[in-house]
Amino acid sequence: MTQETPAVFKSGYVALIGAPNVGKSTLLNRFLREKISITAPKPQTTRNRILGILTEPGFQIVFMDTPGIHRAKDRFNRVLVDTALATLGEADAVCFLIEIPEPDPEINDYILENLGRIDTPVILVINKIDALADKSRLLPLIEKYRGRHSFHAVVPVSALQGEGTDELMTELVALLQEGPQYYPEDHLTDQHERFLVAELIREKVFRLAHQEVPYAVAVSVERFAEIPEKNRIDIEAVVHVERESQKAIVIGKKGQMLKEIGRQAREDIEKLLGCHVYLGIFVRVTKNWRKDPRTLAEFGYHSPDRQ
Ligand SMILES: Nc1nc2c(ncn2[C@@H]2O[C@H](COP(=O)(O)OP(=O)(O)OP(=O)(O)O)[C@@H](O)[C@H]2O)c(=O)[nH]1
Ligand SMILES: [Mg+2]
Repeated sequence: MTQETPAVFKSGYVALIGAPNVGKSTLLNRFLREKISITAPKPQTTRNRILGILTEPGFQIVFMDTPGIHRAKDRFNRVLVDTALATLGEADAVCFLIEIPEPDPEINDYILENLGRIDTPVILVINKIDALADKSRLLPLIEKYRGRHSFHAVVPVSALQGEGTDELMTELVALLQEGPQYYPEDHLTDQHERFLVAELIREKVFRLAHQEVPYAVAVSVERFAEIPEKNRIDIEAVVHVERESQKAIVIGKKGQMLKEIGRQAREDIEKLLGCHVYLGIFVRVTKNWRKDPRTLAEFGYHSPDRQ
């Protein structure tokens, strides 16, 4: 009689690293088939390390979505970049995302420098190929990058439309080692519902407000009350801005902007929570919150070594 050897369970942490706006969060959401991480056509949308947990028969991948790496000019932006770079030390594999044309090649040089300091396998992911009319531009770019780092694989994808993402998943699974199931199989993220709700509101501000306003905004959830008999959750949130002028923009003429932020956020929050939601949003001026270490920490932005 032959005895079946029990199949080994594989797992690993995978960091999604790249310049701002390259599509890291869009890729995470595609892999998880859920909106775990907010996205917007503006740089520095993601501000925290966001875990996305994918559990399949035989393996678990814990993705770490990260803030885009950029030239940090102040304390707040340094926290974002530190948060992203710190994930390199925790990862079993790294997806380094780039796009064509490269908006800022020097940033990618800087990321390559950092990748050179670790032994972790790195997959070069060339994203947004759906938007690339001239596919002959791929090869020279791949050659250039292959000359700079010994990549485990190079995979062109469209995170938005799904092209190439199965191939990328196959490469990632091949890199997994025997390991524990870190999270229960029904967990998609380690973040609490309150955080996800605050992020969905921030996403709408990011998408609807312009210029400096999205960067001056933080969102806190002040009340989150389940009303089971009405199958409803009552949420009150505060959109913090730094100046009165920004408050006026977020509220908009006759409150139109805030109303639209609330309408779109509520739709997404109801999808996330699977019930009716009452959403009240207030706008408050919290002067210089990005400069003050206390308010930064209060809103959840702290360097990994200070956590
Ligand atoms: N055409 C195209 N657009 C994409 C693709 N992937 C992402 N995008 C768009 O690029 C923009 C940025 O996407 P995000 O996923 O927020 O990018 P990110 O790298 O997480 O950005 P930060 O969090 O700011 O660092 C959004 O408007 C996305 O819809 C893609 O494959 N093709
Ligand atoms: Mg992002």
